[in-house]
Amino acid sequence: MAEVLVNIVGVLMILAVIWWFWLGPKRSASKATPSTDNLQILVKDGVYEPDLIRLPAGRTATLHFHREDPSPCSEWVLFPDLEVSAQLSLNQDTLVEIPKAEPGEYPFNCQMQMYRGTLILE
Ligand SMILES: [Cu+2]
Repeated sequence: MAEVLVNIVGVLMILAVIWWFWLGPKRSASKATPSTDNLQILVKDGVYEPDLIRLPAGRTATLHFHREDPSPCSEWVLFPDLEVSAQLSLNQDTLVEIPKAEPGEYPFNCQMQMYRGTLILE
């Protein structure tokens, strides 16, 4: 009897895995990144990748911007609401310090707002 139960539990777990990965809740089209303060953001082909970043509110964080786009417009990244800006060197990682801030959505963009992203502090 115990063996049957174990088998049933095993089958249910397999079904749960299948449900989660193939049939499960629709993933959002926007790529949200897991919370970490060591994120790399690729600046290339007119987009920040990822363009949606989630970080814990109320603590500082460091973002690594890796710029591969030679266009001068992408040279600066601006977080207007956080009063943060950084000049990005081409083909290099540039560390951008995010200060402690209240929970909320903080857009970031290049100089002409061609590149756009959102930092969510939560
Ligand atoms: Cu731009």
